[in-house]
Amino acid sequence: MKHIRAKVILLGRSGVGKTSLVRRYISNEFSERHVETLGVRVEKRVETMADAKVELMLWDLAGDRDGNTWDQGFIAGAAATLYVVDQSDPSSFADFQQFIAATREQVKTPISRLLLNKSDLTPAAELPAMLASMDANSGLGKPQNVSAKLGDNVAQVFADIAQELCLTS
Ligand SMILES: Nc1nc2c(ncn2[C@@H]2O[C@H](COP(=O)(O)OP(=O)(O)OP(=O)(O)O)[C@@H](O)[C@H]2O)c(=O)[nH]1
Ligand SMILES: [Mg+2]
Repeated sequence: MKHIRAKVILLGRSGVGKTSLVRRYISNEFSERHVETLGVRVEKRVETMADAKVELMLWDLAGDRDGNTWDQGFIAGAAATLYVVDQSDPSSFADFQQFIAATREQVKTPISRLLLNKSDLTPAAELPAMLASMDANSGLGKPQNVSAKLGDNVAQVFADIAQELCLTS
């Protein structure tokens, strides 16, 4: 039995639902209230696979960044990045291009995914253009629709990450 411990970071503008996704995954709960995360909150869940245990350390980071860079201390040693946008709110797409550029330098983790949260709400008209602007080399793979509110696809996304970590380590 393989034991893997991996740091997974959640990035994205304040209010997109990073904490809500972690909460849904860890304790299957949801709250309508937005309580801004200060700094970082770390949560843990173990995924048990056929031949491995994968301990996911989820680093839920505050949405507001310091200038144009992500805090390297929070990013250091991360195996996977989940970049979250609120698909109903185009203002949450604004940082996305910057993030794409940053993935090449500052936020270089072996695995990264784009999560389109709040799939229970009507998508913004700007969403297709934003997705089209994702270049093929972004390494983000196929964007994943999730809803922390309904729980749709949330456990699946984390289980897929665990599976991928298993294959790559
Ligand atoms: N409708 C809907 N609302 C959601 C969903 N996920 C989160 N929210 C709401 O969005 C708001 C912000 O959620 P948070 O999880 O606190 O957002 P965050 O990204 O952690 O924000 P910061 O900690 O400030 O960076 C809250 O009011 C949540 O209830 C979702 O899937 N659907
Ligand atoms: Mg938060």
